[in-house]
Amino acid sequence: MANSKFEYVRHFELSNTTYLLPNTYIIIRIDGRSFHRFTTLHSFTKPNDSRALSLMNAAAVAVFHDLGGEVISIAYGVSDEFSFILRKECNLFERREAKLVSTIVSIFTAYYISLWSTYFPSQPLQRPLPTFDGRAVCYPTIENVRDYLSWRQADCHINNLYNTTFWALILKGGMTPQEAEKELMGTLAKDKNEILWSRFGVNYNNEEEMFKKGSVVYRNYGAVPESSADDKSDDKEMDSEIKEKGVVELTSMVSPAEAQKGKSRSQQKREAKKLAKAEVVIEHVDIIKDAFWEKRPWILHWTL
Ligand code: DGT
Ligand code: MG
Ligand code: MG
Ligand code: MG
Ligand code: MG
Repeated sequence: MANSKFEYVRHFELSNTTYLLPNTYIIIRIDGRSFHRFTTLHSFTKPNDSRALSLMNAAAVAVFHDLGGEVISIAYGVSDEFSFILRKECNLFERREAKLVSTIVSIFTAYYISLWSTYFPSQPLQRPLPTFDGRAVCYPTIENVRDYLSWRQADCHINNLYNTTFWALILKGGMTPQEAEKELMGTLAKDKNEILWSRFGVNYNNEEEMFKKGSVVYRNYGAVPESSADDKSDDKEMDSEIKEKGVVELTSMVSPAEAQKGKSRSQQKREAKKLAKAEVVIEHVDIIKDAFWEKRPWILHWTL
């Protein structure tokens, strides 16, 4: 109903609205804006600051709670970024891209700032305040989603091994950043492990799991123990996994049809409700291998 002569401008907006492809997994990745500067300004520990990573995780958990239980399947965070995987059935905001991305970025940023002092009690937040960008990409299959997450976790592993060695050469080895960079040029994972061990007595395997694996956030419907032994992988194993496996095998996973077999519609609804209320947990585990997904089939196979 047009109620003013200005009303026509609304049509410009409609022609510019993107509705994300239905029945696909929407991945929204947010990333800290100019965090190189922000982390320096706030004296973050190098190469990893546990307080900062825990703050990122807390902001991500807040996004889960704010949006309710039926929107996000799983989220993965590393460095100044977090990826939120929306269920493929998600119809929040009619899947309007701008509304989804801006809302998640805004919730995340609001909580990052409001929780800052909990994680940095003796470090006042300075300007420019932390801000985040965001983007959405649709993935049609579970294999694509798993490959996306494997890509981010492999990146975490490669960067962390590099950064751990780089900062050991500087902080413990007395090198300048230029000398450390030169030293590491052309080195493979095994060479970096060797530098850490032989020169600094550091066994990379014993580094914090949060630094090596990043952070996985999901609803713990099946009450899987916080970190079960199978999820922990040797980091050298992870290297060969990344190199050799390339494509993740999915044959042993429970198919959606199989998972729903023999269940009435009301039973499915009851389970979905229970799942939506399940506790949100943060784990630092391998999500490249099948074990994590086999034990938690509800994460990507959740149908209502
Ligand atoms: P952007 O994303 O294009 O606006 O620019 P940046 O500067 O945020 O670049 P990005 O996102 O590629 O890299 C993240 C930066 O944040 C990088 O300089 C390392 C820094 N950073 C992230 N986590 C930590 C941490 O725990 N400790 C320290 N010291 N720095 C961190
Ligand atoms: Mg950034
Ligand atoms: Mg960047
Ligand atoms: Mg980043
Ligand atoms: Mg409004």
